[in-house]
Amino acid sequence: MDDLKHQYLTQIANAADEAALEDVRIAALGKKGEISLKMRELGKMSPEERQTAGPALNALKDEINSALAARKMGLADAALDERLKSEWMDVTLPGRGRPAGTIHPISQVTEEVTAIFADMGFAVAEGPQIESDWYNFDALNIPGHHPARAEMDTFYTHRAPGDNRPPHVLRTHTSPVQIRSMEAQGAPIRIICPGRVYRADYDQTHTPMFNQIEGLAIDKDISMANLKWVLEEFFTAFFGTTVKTRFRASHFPFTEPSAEVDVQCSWVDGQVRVGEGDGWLEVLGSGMVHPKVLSAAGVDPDQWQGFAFGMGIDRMAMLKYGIPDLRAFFDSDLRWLRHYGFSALKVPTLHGGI
Ligand code: 2NM
Repeated sequence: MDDLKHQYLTQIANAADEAALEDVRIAALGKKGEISLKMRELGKMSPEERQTAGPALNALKDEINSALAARKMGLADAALDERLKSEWMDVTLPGRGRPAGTIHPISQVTEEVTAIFADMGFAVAEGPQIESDWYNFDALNIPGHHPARAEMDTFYTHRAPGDNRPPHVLRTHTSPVQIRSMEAQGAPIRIICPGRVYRADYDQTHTPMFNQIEGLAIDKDISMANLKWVLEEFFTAFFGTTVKTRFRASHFPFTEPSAEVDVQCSWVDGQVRVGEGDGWLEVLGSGMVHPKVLSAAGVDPDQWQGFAFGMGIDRMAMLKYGIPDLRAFFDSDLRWLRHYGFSALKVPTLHGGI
């Protein structure tokens, strides 16, 4: 019994890994293991022999089992130590820098403008940038011979050869969204429509893609007076100061009467400043929605009326944040974006104070 014990405890102590340890276990305590066979022999012994051999064998079995368990744990600890030695890491090393991007001035100003109008009860509506000529022109009372339809202003898509349907266009304003919204929800309606628009025009002050926001308010008794109040409220909130406005009679096919709106400004060192001085700067077009436009959108002009207006977001951004060159907006120049962009964590907001 002592020989057996010595033999197995030595083998267990010398087992180099868990597989070797398992081999020792099978040799001693497996079904055909040496100690298991000896226990089976107990049955053939006399009762006296069994009384001493039985407890001794059981004790041996227990001792080997606990030696196996202890060694197994030791091996696992050693294996873990080995792994930790090769997989260590220095938690005091500085982290890898992740340069933070910035919010583009167009996104920022879109947020600011929509927030101000949302405060006055306008909902945001969006629509497709590729439009049928009906939504972009006809429904807005822009007839086939109107200069805005001329090839040079509008981007047209191609039709397959032999397909004589009128081609779709890249929307030249966001007004089609307002037609679609009136069709879908009828009147009364108060919406603001921000988005990209396209015109074939490229120089110092024009880019072929730019951003616009249009507003629309239709109800039973909405007048030019309401338009004037809403716009003045907007300018004051947007520029953070009371701004004098000037409404000049104008003409658009989709509004009657129509007005262009100027804001008070001054010029200092070739830079424009809104809300001071005695100069004027045109920032917006507006008017009472033409009855033909209401009809085209499925709204009865004998029951409903209201105003609409449109402005360039890019231009509003340039005015508010003193950005000189329109074309730089779309150059993706990182130095420009870092300079004129806004930190995502500290953008000016209506509620935070502009
Ligand atoms: C402007 C100027 C004047 C306008 C009209 C409409 C619609 F769809 F309701 F008829 N939306 N926007 C409008 C009116 C836009 O932009 C300079």
